[in-house]
Amino acid sequence: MKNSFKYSGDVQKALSEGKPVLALESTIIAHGMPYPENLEFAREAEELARHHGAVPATIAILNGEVCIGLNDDQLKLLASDKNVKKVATREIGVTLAMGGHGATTVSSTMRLAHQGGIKVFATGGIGGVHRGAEKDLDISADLIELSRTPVIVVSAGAKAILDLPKTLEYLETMSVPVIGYGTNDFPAFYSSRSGLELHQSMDNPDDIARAFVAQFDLGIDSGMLIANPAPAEIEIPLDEMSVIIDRALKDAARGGIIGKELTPYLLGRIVELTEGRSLVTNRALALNNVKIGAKIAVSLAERA
Ligand code: PSU
Ligand code: MN
Repeated sequence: MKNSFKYSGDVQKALSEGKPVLALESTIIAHGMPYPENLEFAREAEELARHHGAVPATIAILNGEVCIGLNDDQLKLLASDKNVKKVATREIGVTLAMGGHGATTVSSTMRLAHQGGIKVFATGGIGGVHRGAEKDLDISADLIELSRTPVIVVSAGAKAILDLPKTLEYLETMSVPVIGYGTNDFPAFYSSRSGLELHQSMDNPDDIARAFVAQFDLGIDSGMLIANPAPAEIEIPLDEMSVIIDRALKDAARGGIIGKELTPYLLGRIVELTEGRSLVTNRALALNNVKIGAKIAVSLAERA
C-alpha cells in the first residue's frame, strides 16, 4: 500500500488482511455515461463486487489526491461535477501537482491500482487503435499500460468504434495476453462477437488467477486482458451496431472532435442514436465484468 494514497477504511482493511479487492475506474462514471445513470451504475458496481466477495475500490484523483475506494459523496461528485478531468497515465503527475479532480481511465486506473496493491480491475471496454490510426496515430494509452503494468483487466473487449483487428495486432506486439472468457471470438463491447479469433480462452476465474500468478512469478510485467462478452440478452449485434457507429464517427469528424474527447463523444452520441439502448447494454456488460472481476480477485486472494 502506498502512504500518499487515501484509502477508504474497508479497502485498507481488506488489503492489509489479504482479502479480495477489485479496482474500478472513474472515467466510465464521469465521462462514459450520462447523469444520473452513471451514479446508479457506480453504486451498483460496488454492491455487485461486494456480493461476489470482493471489496470495491473505485479509483479517482480528488482534490489532487489519489483516492482508492470512494464514499457516496465522492461518487456523486464524479458523476455530476463538470470540472472532473479525464486523466490517463500521462496526466496523473500534473493533476496531482495542480490539484483538482480527475477521473481515471483504464491506463491510469491500472497504474494506480498496481501502485496501491490491487491486482484485478473491472471496466466496460478498453481503448484501442482508432480507425484511421495509420494517418493520425490515435492509439489509446490503455494498450501501452496493459503492456507494462501487471494487473488483470476484465473488459467486454474493445468498442467497435475502434479498428479491432489493429487493436488485436497491437496487443500481440506489446505482448499482452488476451483471454476470451468462455469464447474464442473477440467481443466488441456492445456486441458479443466481432468475428475476430482469439487464440486463448478460459472459462473459470481460477484458471485466470493461475495464469496471472504464473506470468507474474516469472517477472513478466505485462497485464492481462480478459475479454468477457456482453450477455446475450442485452447485446446489440455487430451488423446493427455498425450502422450506428458509422453515423457517430461521421458526426465526430464533422464536429472536428479528436484526441481524448473522441471516445466520450462517441459513447454519448451512440446513446442518442440508439435512444438509450446502448446505455442499457453498457451498464449490463460493465456489471458482468465486475462479477467476473470479483471472482478472479477472490481466487487470487486464496492463492496468495
Ligand atoms: N468503458 C466504458 N466506458 C468508458 C470507458 C471504458 O464502458 O467510458 C473509458 C475508459 O476509461 C477507457 C477510455 O480507458 O474509455 C478510453 O479512452 P481513450 O480512447 O481516449 O483512450
Ligand atoms: Mn486517443
